[in-house]
Amino acid sequence: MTTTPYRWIWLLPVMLLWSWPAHATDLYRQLCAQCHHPDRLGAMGPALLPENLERFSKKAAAEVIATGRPATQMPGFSDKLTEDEIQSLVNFIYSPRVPAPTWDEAAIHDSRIVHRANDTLPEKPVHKSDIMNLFMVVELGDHHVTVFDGDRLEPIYRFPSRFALHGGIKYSPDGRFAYMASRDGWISRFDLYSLNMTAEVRVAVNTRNVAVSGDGRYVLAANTLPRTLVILDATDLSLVKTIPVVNAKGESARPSAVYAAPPRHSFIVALKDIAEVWEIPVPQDEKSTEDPPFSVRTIAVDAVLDDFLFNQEYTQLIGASRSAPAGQVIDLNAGRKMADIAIPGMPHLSSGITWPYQDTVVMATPNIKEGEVTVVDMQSWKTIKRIPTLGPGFFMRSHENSPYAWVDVFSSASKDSVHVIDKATLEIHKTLQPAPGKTAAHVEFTKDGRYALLSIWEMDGALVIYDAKSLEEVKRIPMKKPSGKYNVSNKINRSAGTSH
Ligand code: DHE
Repeated sequence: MTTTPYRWIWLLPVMLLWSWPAHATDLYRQLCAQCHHPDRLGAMGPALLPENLERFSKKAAAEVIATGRPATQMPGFSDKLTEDEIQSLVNFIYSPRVPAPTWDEAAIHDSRIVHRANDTLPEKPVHKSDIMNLFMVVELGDHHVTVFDGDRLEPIYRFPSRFALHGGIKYSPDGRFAYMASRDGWISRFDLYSLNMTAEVRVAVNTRNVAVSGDGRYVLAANTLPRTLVILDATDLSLVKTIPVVNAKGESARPSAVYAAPPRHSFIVALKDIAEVWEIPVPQDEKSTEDPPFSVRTIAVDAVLDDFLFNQEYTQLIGASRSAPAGQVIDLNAGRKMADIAIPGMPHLSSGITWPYQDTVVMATPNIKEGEVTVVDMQSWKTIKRIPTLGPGFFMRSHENSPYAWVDVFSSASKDSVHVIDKATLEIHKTLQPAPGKTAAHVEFTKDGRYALLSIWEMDGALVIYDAKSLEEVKRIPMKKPSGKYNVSNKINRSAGTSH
């Protein structure tokens, strides 16, 4: 038998684990395990695994261990631990768990909590607000959600959310129920009539995002740890099916995101590690003859897709990859690439929007790496304008009734500024600085497009409300690091100016 130098490579993770100073694991067991789970999977506190800590620097983690986290139960340990001990704890929580954590169907079942049974919910709203003009505003600062009335421009309710909600909040087609996903894998269902959480379930250790089928019957969560797609019954979040993200060749991948494609009666999932897009048809009714339900249709693409959006008809998917120089347009009906598009840097397509322009329709995307908004003609797929901005940006928004598109420069030194682009001239019309020195990002419009709501993305932040026509500030409401905000009507009607 030949011996290769790699023969013992499987021992490496085990050796790595052994190399942890016993002290770090002891410290974790004594001080952290009770709230963060003995296997770091998260319990009352968030999961402490590399996948869940990706956006958090080691320096920031050391600070939290030393001084605690305000407005949470996380205490500071600087009086109990030396700097070296804090550092070894940090290294420990940023190390992969061996073996990798699992989260199987039994764990999903066991985690489900029914807060309020459906037959106890009221038939009419218990408040006077128009459901269609409500917003859910995620406050990342202290992990809360504010329900905001877009007519009165006032919050009507505020409740604690799971740790680190991410991705857009989605609504049932009638707008009554909101579905949210936390990075830690919790899916929550909230009733906008009674202002009550109805059910929650943990579908994974790490989740990307969630989508609700066009008929409102199913919720699909895309997860990176483990790599699964979990389909839930939208009425009570009970488990319907788990699909491992493994292709026909046995290769596994992280989903980059899932979206519902209501006109197609399907979900669309893009994958980060395999050059494939998956379409999962939603069974049309209880007696569907489709067998087995939720079977995957695979579409091969040129390069893996990290970020994507659709045309308004959901016949085309426009995607970009961090590794490929060009974007690709996929014809979803034919199941193949139909065009390349020149979008430089790292376009943030899931924040891209579309609008009619002259005799065509354009899509515009901010860019996470470059200071520009790229505008592409959706008929010829040519880039027709590159609008220079003060720096890289994250979110772009408009509304059918607004002549403007708003874009932030979130990832730049000028992150306190927001550009307002004229959709007819493709020029910057005005640059606003809502709170000098503080990050301004993410805009959403009221149902009628009359007001634009912007986040001051800071712990002592605010929701700033602008008259969307005059661009004058109307009101400012203090909030704790408000991030995304989601208007019920714009979402369920799939406004071209917002994310779907
Ligand atoms: Fe997001 C939406 C991916 C980092 C805040 N983000 C999305 C969506 C995707 C995505 C695919 C659309 C899902 C949906 O709507 O259901 N985000 C990614 C990344 O790949 C990235 C760059 C790295 C990562 O950590 O996953 C990333 N995102 C961030 C952040 O660091 C942000 C600024 C703060 C946070 O909450 O973590 C952030 N992402 C958001 C928000 C949305 C979002 C607020 C919803 C935007 C909307 O209006 O729909």
